[in-house]
Amino acid sequence: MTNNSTATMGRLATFLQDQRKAFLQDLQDGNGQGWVVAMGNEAGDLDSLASSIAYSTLSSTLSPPTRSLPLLLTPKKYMSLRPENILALNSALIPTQQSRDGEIFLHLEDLPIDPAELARKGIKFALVDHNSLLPPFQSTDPSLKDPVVAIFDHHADDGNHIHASSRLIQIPTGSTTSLVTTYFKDAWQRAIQSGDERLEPPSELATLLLSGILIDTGALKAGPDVKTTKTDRDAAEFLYRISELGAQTTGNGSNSGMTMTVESLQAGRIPPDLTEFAKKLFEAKNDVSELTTHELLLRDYKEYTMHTSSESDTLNVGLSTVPMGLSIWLSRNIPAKGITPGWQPFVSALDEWMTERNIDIAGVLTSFNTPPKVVGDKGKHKRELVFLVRSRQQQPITDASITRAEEIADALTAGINGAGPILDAQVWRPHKPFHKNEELVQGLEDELMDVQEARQAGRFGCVWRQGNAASTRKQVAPLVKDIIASIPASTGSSGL
Ligand SMILES: [Mn+2]
Repeated sequence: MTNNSTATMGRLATFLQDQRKAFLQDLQDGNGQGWVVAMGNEAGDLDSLASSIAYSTLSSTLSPPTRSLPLLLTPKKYMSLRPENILALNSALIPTQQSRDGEIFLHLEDLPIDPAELARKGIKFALVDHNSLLPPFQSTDPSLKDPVVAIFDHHADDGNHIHASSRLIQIPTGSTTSLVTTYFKDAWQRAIQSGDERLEPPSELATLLLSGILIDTGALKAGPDVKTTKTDRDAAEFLYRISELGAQTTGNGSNSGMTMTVESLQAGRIPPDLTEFAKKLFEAKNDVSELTTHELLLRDYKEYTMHTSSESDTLNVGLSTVPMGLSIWLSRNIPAKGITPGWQPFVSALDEWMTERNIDIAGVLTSFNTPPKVVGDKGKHKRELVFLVRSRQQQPITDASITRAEEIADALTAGINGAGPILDAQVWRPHKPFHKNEELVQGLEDELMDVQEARQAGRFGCVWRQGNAASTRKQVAPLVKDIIASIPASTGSSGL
């Protein structure tokens, strides 16, 4: 299913490939004027990917056209860590294996110049699924005008780039793909009605955008406390109508006996073909069973610089979202992949990870369903939190650095324990599993909870079960930022 090397390239794939070629040629000729590079956030989920492709394609196709292409921040070699992205691309007739006719996507590592130089070449940026230009793209030239021309996002507004000509930050919205769709919808509709195929955006794009909405809204889930908003339903209704999926259903006599309307979506009636497609996307997304701890940490990862009560005392914080519960994660035994059970290998992998990323605090946010009790039962959606604070000074680690790491860990632990209903965090007692039917993972007390051991290793941490499973990194990151900001500044040097 995902191994689609022979997939026919659709119009969308050809378009992306042509844009890539033209952009690199212009860059080589020293002429970036007129190009808009569209980027998602560094975690590179389907929302970021689909939104950046959609912005580029729609703004390049619809009137008045600009020249735009997506830039993927995910390195080529890590694309396979998100199988749902591969499936969504293949469903939109974009082959994901090396194509003989040249590559389709421009990845960060393909840029022939330093990303910080792009703006100086006259290149503008469209930010989707985040709203501040990421540090590697920030020019050091203070005389340059802000190169960000468009923002579409559903994360908390950082208040930057306020003069961007399109600036749509809407909270809550399930998916950024819905915001991009909303923005271009009328022009897209007019292009379809014009009957001129050359003016029409490729219909596969609708499938790609729809896949983003499905993933972000739990397949357009209806009811109280869901991520689906009216904007998501409106966008999905339009996209389904113009996509290949919709054409199959509503074409010659509906196979489902139902037409999709915003009202039917709101009532929780989703066309069966759409449910089926969503199911495949979720299956792909959750198929991470054989990824190593390192791969699980990096597949959905965001990094932040946060400061204590003094702005100059900064800490590097990395938060990984992982679609696997700790009890499964830590009981896996796949020697062929170097995966062995227990807390010890988990904590060592985190140590290496923190060194590799040069971070002071590592957070792991798990999201998973408990095993079904009866056939057909989906289990309950749960989340856990792991935080590790580590002294990253060169060996030998000084006592002062260890004490500082412990102070920060204590403040973080107190902050999470006291965060209230937003997390409803309960410390994982190491001698028993969270749930009766979960496996007991041995060794937590030795690795993290024993203060003597922790001081020895220069690393402190805690593990929680999140009573409120609705809170994601969108809530956890600002919370951690507030907790860190309340820690008195270091009396010694900055950081750890
Ligand atoms: Mn998003």
